[in-house]
Amino acid sequence: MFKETINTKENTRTVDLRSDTVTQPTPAMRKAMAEAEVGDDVFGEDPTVNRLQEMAAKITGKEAALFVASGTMANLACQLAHCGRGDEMILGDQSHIFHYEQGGSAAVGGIHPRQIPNQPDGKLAPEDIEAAIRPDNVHFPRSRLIVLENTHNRCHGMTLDAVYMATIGDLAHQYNLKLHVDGARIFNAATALGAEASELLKQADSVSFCLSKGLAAPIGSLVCGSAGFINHARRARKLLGGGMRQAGVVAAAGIVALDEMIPRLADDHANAQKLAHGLAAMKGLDVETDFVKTNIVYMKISSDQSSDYKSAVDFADELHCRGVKILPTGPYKLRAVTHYGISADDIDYALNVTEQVLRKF
Ligand code: TLP
Repeated sequence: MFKETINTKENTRTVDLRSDTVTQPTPAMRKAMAEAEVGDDVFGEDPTVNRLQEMAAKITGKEAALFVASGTMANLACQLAHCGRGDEMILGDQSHIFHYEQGGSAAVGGIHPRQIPNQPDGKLAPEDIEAAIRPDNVHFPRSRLIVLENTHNRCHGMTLDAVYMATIGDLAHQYNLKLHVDGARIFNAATALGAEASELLKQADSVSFCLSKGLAAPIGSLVCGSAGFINHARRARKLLGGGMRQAGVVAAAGIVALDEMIPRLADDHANAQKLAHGLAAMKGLDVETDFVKTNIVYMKISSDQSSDYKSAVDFADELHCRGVKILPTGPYKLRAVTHYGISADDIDYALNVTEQVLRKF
């Protein structure tokens, strides 16, 4: 899809801002992986997995946790554990589950997704949720689950604060529904809000979070909830082919991620600020800097003809040729994500290259 990178003498550098999923494991992770004590996790006998699960339960304030292969598997296992076939799940029309998980809810779980609008800040309006909850009527599916995403990937990486999260949790419980939080980047939210993840998740019945994004582990996500819920999620994981046996080899990196990598997320947020403000100052790009609170920066190619690039793919291609990778996410829209592999100096470099590309070199 992209032209090959031009590796001239002046340009041998790559700054990969497509996602925080591109992070390389830290030296401490590689060491922990090499030395991990392992067992058969399907029998519950992998001590490293068990330790990671205990840490995850503690940090999210839940009773139990389950190690799974990916954020997508984590979200789907949670949906399967909460809902039966024909049940309805209320979620945002910009949510990752709705956009980027192949409709697994319906394809695998027979779960009916009811999308309601995400506000620009990633919230679902409580009145929209309430209006979407079905009364008991033979014609309707049964409403079972509400899903929030924190931080919100497609809504600028925005955070949902503890008060809002509790409001939606209370609303769910008032109607006998469950609340699931897609917290792939919940520690980015906690960092930006100056809160503990457990405070944000107090009213949540389940949360999924990823080790393989800003926390830089190579593989893995956690599902957390009550012990009973985790038993259901474990069955769902097996159904999905996610019983991973000596998974301690990868869980070991996850332990390092939780132990060491959360405090440095603030650096990613500072780099995202620098990037967003630098880009916003350039003629030809629109950036809503007020929405940049974490490590995600969206930009749009201006419609005022001040830019020569008529598509996001075109623009990303030109940047890529000069060593800067960003992700087209719409016809004119692109996303850049800061992470462990990106320094403040990389941001300066990316801004310089972007300026050149906008000025047509
Ligand atoms: N997001 C990826 C892509 O799929 C878009 C990214 O680069 O941001 N929930 C949220 C909020 C996510 O952002 C993602 C990954 C997932 C779930 C799924 O995680 P994985 O990729 O581990 O299945």
